[in-house]
Amino acid sequence: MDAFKKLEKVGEGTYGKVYRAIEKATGKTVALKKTRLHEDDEGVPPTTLREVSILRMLSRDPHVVRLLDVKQAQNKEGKTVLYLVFEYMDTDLKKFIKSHCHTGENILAKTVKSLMYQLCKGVAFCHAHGVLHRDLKPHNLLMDRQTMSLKIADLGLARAFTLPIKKYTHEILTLWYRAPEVLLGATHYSTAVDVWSVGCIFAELVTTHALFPGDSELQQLLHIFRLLGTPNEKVWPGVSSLVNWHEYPQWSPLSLSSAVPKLDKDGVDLLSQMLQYDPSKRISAKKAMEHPYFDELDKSNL
Ligand code: INR
Repeated sequence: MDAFKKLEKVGEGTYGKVYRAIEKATGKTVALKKTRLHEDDEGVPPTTLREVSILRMLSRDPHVVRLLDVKQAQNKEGKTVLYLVFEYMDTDLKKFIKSHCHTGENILAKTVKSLMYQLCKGVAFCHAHGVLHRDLKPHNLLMDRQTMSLKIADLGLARAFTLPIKKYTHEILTLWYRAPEVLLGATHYSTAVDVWSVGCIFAELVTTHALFPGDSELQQLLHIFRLLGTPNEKVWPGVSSLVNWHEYPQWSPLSLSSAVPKLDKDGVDLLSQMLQYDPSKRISAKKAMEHPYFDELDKSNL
């Protein structure tokens, strides 16, 4: 690791701290993610190595953060640590949204469209390679403010471990982008869970406020039900058989455009297809890219 000059901590992924660093040989800025391995002794578990190779494959896509290298090192106690060397991006979507939210200005409609298209493209690429992100949220989407490019991060490694309830720092994970089938305890979930998150992020880009800001699993569900109506067997066959299903207050669906008043008709249509209760009726990321909402976007420079 002497090859890098480690600078400030920029973030905290689900499984490790992320630092800005300079590669001494080239002067290039990179992001270093230090990953603790939960296994006690024998170096890097094969599952982790497999995940790194998935990450390597996925980072061929321009909308997935690029993994440049993996360095194995020994810490002071002789334990193995992994450093993932990534390309550096100067901000994340959470900070970008917050900066607009604070000044009270909207994110330009064409910027929302471009970011959404890049997000759908990155997610479609992951899904085409059989990888679910499972925790898409603005914090995990990196941005370059200069070029307005967006890249998916904090991806892949999660599959080497079990999905954590809490981060290793014991900070509570956000539920705001979690699909209703996950909240209701579905065990066999699909690519549709990521599309739900993309829908929540879409609405947040439009309003600069989280669409469903729940602070517990129950509150999260109630937020969703109040806007989209309490689901039932008619709109979502099988819902009442999910393990966490209970009797809930009965709400009728509100018009989705009331939640995103500044979004045009095509945008509201796309959003409604991303927020379908029944995962099998939810639009795919690939299909979303072909939606008329993106017709007026210049895709040549993406
Ligand atoms: C920034 C982050 C800039 N760059 C937070 C951040 C605030 C401002 O997490 C980050 C990363 C970067 C980052 O430049 N490259 C990567 C994070 C991650 C991977 S991960 C790569 O996987 O989310 O921890």
